[in-house]
Amino acid sequence: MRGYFDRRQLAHAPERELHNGGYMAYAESPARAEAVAAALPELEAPEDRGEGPILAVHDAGYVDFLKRVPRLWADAGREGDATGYVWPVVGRRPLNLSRVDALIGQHSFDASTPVTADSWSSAYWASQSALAATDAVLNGERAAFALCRPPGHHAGADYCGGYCYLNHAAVAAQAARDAGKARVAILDIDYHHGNGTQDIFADRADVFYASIHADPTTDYPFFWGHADERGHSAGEGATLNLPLPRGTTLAPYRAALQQALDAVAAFSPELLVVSLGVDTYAGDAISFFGIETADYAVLARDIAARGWPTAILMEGGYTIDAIGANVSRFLSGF
Ligand code: Q9C
Ligand code: ZN
Repeated sequence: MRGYFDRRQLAHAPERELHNGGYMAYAESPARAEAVAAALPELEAPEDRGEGPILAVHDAGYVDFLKRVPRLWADAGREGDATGYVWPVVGRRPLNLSRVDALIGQHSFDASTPVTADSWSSAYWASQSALAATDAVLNGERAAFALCRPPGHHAGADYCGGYCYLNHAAVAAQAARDAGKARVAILDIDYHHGNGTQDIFADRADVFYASIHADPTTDYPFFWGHADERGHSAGEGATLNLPLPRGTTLAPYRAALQQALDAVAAFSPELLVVSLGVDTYAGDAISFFGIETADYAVLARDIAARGWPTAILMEGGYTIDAIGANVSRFLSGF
């Protein structure tokens, strides 16, 4: 299978994240991508398709924010990575604010996604990798892989969060729509609900979003991914959330996967985008499902059996010793 990755994706390296009341080393480290790349046959560098496909999903003001915030942070005399501390939960409205702390609050939803001087470039090239994999599939490959890092599925049109800055799955799906594919489905099998992807397509009937994830009653991102979220307006029914309890192992996971795949089949997609998180792994550093390395081939075969042209995009997975084997095993199922 062809795979895409650009070494500029490694530059982004926040020092730390706020976790359960204290700082810990940043879990979404460049070493993750190095480990996945080392486990796969040679990955190709993507061509540069420019900002157009990113701006087809993300607000121009938000892209500008990602580029400018490290300078604003330094100009304010701050040390370390730009991180927020106040968010507009109450009475949200469009205010024309300029102080860096206000801008971060406006364009993020958590404190685990610092914006560094390299964040824009790394996220940009992760999106380019996703676009390259998508183009490969649109041009006839049965499936292709993109080693997207930093990941994407928590990022919305104008906000970052959950280690994500640009939503590569959304950029890929929108690019396929713009290339003439009428219906695109996104299957999100990261441990966490992809709230950004859901948000971007919630009111649209042309992109179906199905997600299997840890119940947000117990797990991040808490506020999204509950079973009663089914999309709205034209997108009513084009969102499917299947939350599962902590401790879920292969058999119940597969049952949920069949349910998601049946819903995707009823939608009849011309392209499938898989948001692949291997943080469902039993030994994951920050997550609590019980999927074993060999299980990833089983899950991939269940998906591949449906026959849809498939772009597979990397999302989470935080046990560095295991993510290469887990991704490699998943790709072997195609
Ligand atoms: N340290 C993905 O797997 N952790 N994102 C929240 C604060 C954030 C995971 C606790 C988890 C985000 C792409
Ligand atoms: Zn995750």
